[in-house]
Amino acid sequence: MADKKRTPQQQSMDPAAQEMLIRAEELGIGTAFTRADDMVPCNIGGAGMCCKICSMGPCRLTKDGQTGVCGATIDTIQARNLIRAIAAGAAAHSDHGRDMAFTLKAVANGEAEGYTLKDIAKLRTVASHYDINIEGRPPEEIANDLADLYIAQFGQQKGVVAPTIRAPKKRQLIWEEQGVMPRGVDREIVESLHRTHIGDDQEPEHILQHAIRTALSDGWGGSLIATDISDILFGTPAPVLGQANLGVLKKDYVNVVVHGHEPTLSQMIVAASQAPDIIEYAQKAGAKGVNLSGICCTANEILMRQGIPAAGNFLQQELAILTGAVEAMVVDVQCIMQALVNLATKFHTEIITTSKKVKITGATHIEFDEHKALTIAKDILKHAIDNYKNRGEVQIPDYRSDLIPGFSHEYINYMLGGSYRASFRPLNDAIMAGRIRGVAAVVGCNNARSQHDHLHTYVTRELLKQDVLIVETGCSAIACAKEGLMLGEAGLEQVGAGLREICETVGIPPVLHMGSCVDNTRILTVLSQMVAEGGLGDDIDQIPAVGLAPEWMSEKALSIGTYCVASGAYVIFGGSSPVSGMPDRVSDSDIVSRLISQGWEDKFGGKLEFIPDPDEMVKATLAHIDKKRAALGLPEYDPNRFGRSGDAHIRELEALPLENRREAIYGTAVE
Ligand code: SF4
Ligand code: MSK
Repeated sequence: MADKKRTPQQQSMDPAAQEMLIRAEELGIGTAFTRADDMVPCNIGGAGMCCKICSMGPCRLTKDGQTGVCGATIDTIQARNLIRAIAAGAAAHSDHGRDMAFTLKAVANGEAEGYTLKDIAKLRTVASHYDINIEGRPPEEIANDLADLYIAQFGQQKGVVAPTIRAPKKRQLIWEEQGVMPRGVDREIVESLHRTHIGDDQEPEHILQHAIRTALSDGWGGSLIATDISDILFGTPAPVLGQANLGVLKKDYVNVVVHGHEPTLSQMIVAASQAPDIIEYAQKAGAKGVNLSGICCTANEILMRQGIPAAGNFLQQELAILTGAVEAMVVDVQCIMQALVNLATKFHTEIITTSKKVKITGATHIEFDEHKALTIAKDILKHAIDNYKNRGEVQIPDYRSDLIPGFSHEYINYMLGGSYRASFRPLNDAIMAGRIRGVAAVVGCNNARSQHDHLHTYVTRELLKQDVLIVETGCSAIACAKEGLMLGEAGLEQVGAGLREICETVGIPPVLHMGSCVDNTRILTVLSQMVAEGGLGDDIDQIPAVGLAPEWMSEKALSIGTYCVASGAYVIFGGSSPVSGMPDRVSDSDIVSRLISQGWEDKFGGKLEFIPDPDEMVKATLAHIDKKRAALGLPEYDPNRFGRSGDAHIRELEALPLENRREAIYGTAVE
């Protein structure tokens, strides 16, 4: 396989990652990057053409017209594989939401050590969506009622899950007409698994209809609940200064990296790391203190609320350990590579698992319990501090970028209109006038099979040049943060003139960090509020907006993509399609691809497509935005129409001799 080996520069565009990949090579240590080079993906399974649902298989369908032993066709097998992946993704996100709901219940009843209700205003707003009485009641009582309501949503057997009432009215009608109004996520996921057992649902379109319902129970159910409660418990994000990349690790400190997804423990570790007794304990061990940073979406959770730096995204989890500077990597759920434990044995890093649901052979397990969270958080930090003396040679790449994260939908609403007239009006107006051509959500994972961070940053930069405002979550957000795209001035150099005017006027970066991958529901809320504001149609599918997951890899991404499609969005995934089939060998293998693109567009106004080439992704995004602008009767996008009122223009004017300024401003010579 020697010819398949990529150089560190081909494996990642991030110089910090490249430095660690070179170190790994020198030390003879493998990483996900080299394992991806060594492991040829199975092109039959990769294209969705393998079924292993029963033990008469696995059946691999590689010839035209071939069926499995039971007679299953390729389109049935592809649809079944896809819905199972969507169900697994929905389970991961929504189970996170369930845990948050139980934590809210414990906090409301004074049973959760160290936690408080941080955002009472959000608690009241959310409770009032569901007609929970908020007048004259203490926050704990309201929180208790909300927790009970939210806990009940997961197992809701009949009737729709409550948060769907927050979708535009027209969207709710479409879901009703299509018979996909979601019940509880537990029920929808069980039904997905039942339908795909051997000998059950075999009509691809019928299977995929339930995939939509399952994803909706996540997006407008479990995930939305997770975001709501995180904000109530830990504070709704607002802009804060942060940093990203491996250079946030500190040589003289005990470095603790939190990794995974749930904010419950990580927020408590933040508090514990600043406690005087912990700082003193660290100093006694010879360090200056404890330096906390994050990887993946746990990073996003504490970055956007407390400004705790992000050491990196998904593909940097091993690279952080390779610095030799990490005393402990504390993990909870999702996106944690099993390779971490073996890698850690080559350094001094202790991998600490904390979730009841996740153990890794060889890792230290310190189980988290929200009832004694602070005690457990301090215990974990003491483990890390005790490990400081075992540190060997350290090499921390000197790369870190500043960023401003924390653009929750509440903050976007506030920043556009101010405290007394909070509104999405200025955003809608800017789109209607053409200053902003449209909006793109660039989200999702890293994938070791494509150059780390390249697709995220390339697509983002190209769309910015075209006056497309970008919102980001998950590992994509960390990728763009590392490139300086989330810091007002730096990012603005790279954007079109109209968008630049808006960013300068409002005082925002052109790429807005909206949170972790579970927080893609914030994007649904923004889109719903844009509809409610008026001027951009009466449903999400009319807004000139596109969702992109250029480097996706997880099943959660498929659930997110599907609930966004069901909500009316055009969603583009990069990389390879899990339902591509092999058109050269199986003539009817694009049925499922057509069902999830054209088929879903006919029913829901949104579609899911897989486009590996980044230039084609950009082209398709702009074409869709322009199509939606035209359908709304908005003026055609004209890049030369705006851009004469921003800060840059004022600086240009200031540089002119006084007598030439009037002409530059009014276009007439001074007499
Ligand atoms: Fe093969 Fe049918 Fe069994 Fe799938 S369900 S493994 S196609 S026999
Ligand atoms: S962590 S799901 S790699 S975004 Fe949310 Fe990143 Fe994807 Fe995991």
